[in-house]
Order: sequence, then structure tokens, then C-alpha cells
Amino acid sequence: MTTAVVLMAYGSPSRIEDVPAYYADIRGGRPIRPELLEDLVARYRRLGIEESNPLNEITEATRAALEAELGLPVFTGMRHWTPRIADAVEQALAGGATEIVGLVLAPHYSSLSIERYRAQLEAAVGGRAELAFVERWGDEPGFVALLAERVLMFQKHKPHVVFTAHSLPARILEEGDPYRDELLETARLVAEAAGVEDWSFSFQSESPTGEPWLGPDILDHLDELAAGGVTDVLVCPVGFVADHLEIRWDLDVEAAEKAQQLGLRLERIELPNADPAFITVLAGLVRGATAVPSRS
Ligand code: FEC
Repeated sequence: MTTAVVLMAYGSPSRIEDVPAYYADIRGGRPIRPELLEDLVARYRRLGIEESNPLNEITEATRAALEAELGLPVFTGMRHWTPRIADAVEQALAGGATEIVGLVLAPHYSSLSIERYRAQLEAAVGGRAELAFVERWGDEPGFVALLAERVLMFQKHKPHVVFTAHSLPARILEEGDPYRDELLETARLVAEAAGVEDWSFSFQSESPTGEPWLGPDILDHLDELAAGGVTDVLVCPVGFVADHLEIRWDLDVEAAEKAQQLGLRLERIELPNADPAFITVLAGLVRGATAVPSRS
């Protein structure tokens, strides 16, 4: 068996001029209101993403470190941008892979998230190799410990910890989707490992699609916390692992501005990005999905 890994991520435009095509891919052919596109372009521009995108460098660093750790070829495949998941599969097969391990850089399962990565991966492989897929990993002890360690770095002011993740349309709950439960379980495990009792959970990054999304949204939640007498907040994103738009804009700009208006001190933990401790977690997930031996 020759194994290769396809490491999947949401994807991000390489340059500012890619934003319209990227957004069109996210919308999957459904119409886009021009003002929403303008707003999205403006967000990338305000973050300095013009000719290159630092997130893609983080993803490449993660890929290279995982490859070195596993001693196996690792190919990056994006759900909404290039290199596509299908490109990664073709590279793996061209290199002689007879088994492909699919791992998504998002810890919690949803039919609107992980299942869509899986569908793209399966369609691309088309039965040409064995497929092992990591479906969820939000309760992975190494991941929980890494987040807990980062939460513990901010205990000086004994902040109220708000765990966050990307919202999704609320209809997923009626469909029995485990997404919210899995997120709450990660939050509970991290709080327990860090010995934090004063915590809550909120969603972020809701899209204006015209239907209700899971809440509370972080901005409303900050209002509630301030009204309840909280003065120090630490945000710990559990559904994201890298510094992308949803972190650098929705938290570092929008939530930070809101906190300032409310007179709240707001800090957030560093995301795992390509931290060696996180690479160890990812390598463990790949090994757990297949028979790849440990190098040490
Ligand atoms: O840094 C970047 O350039 C990309 C950041 C990015 C990440 C991300 C993660 C998730 N999304 C999830 C669900 C949805 C659903 C819609 C949706 C829309 C957008 C838009 C942008 C965007 N998402 Fe995203 N998402 C990122 C970026 N996302 C840009 C479109 C403009 C906007 O709404 O601001 C709604 C689609 C629709 O219109 O029908 C649903 C989920 C995740 C976390 C799991 C994962 O990473 O895959 C769930 C990162």
C-alpha cells in the first residue's frame, strides 16, 4: 500500500482580483448581491490581501510540516479555491498512491461542512485508490490540550472565556446535524482542561443568506456579557485552526470594535496555524485513520 494524504481546507483567494470568482464558488451558482461582493473585496483589501495571501503560506507551512512529520506525501486541496481537492487527488495518484487519507482542517462534522469535503474527495478519487477519511476530531486530546494551554496564557485578568465557531443555517438542527453538539463538547473539554468555570459559547461569521443561522452571534453575545457585568473577555475559536478572514476580520476587527464600544477588554488566543504541537495532532489523526507507523 502506498499512502498519500490530501489535506483539505476551505480555501482563500490568492489575490484580490480572485475574490469575485472565489465568492461565486462559495455560492455554487446562486446569485450574489453586488453590495455583498463589494463588502467582501473591501474586507480583504483592509487586511492587506492584494497580491498575495498570508493564509495560503500558513496552509503550505502546515502541509510541509505534516509531510516531514509523517514521511508521506501530503497534498493540499481547497474546497473553494486552488489547488482544488481534485488537483490534490490527481497529484497523489500520479505519485503512485494506492491509499489516500483525507483530513480536513476543520474539527467538527456537519453535513454542510465536512460532508461536502468528503463528497468532493470521493468524486475526485472515483474508486482509483482506497480512501480513509477523518470525519471529526474536535475531541482529540492533543487538540484540546493545545487550546487549553493557550487559554491558560491569559489568566492574569481571569477573563470570561467565549468559545466560538462558524455559524451555519439553523435548519441543520432539525436535520439532526451533530455540529453544535460537537462544538459544545470541544468547548466543555477545553474549559475543563484549563480549569475555567466562567465560559460561554457563541457563533460567528454568519452569512446574510436570508434564513436564520445558529446563534447567539458573537456581537450580540458581547452585548449580553457587558450588560451582565463582564469586563474581560477571552475569545477561544474552537471551530477554526488558522488565521483566515473569519478570524482576522470577524474577530480582530468587528468583535474588537464592538468590545471597544462596550468598554470590554477583549483578547483572543493564537490559532494553531503550523505550530509543531498542532502538526503532531494532525499526524496522529492520519496515523489513526490508516496503518502508517510512527517515525519515532
Ligand atoms: O480567509 C479566507 O479567505 C476564507 C475564510 C473562510 C473560512 C470559512 C469557513 C467556514 N465557512 C463555513 C460555512 C459557510 C456557509 C456560507 C459561507 C460563506 C462564506 C463567505 C466567505 C467565507 N465563507 Fe465560510 N469560510 C470562509 C469564508 N461559509 C468569504 C461568503 C461571504 C460571506 O458570507 O462573508 C454561506 C454560503 C452561501 O452563501 O450559501 C454556509 C463553515 C466553515 C468552517 C469549516 C471550514 O473551515 O470548512 C462551516 C475559513
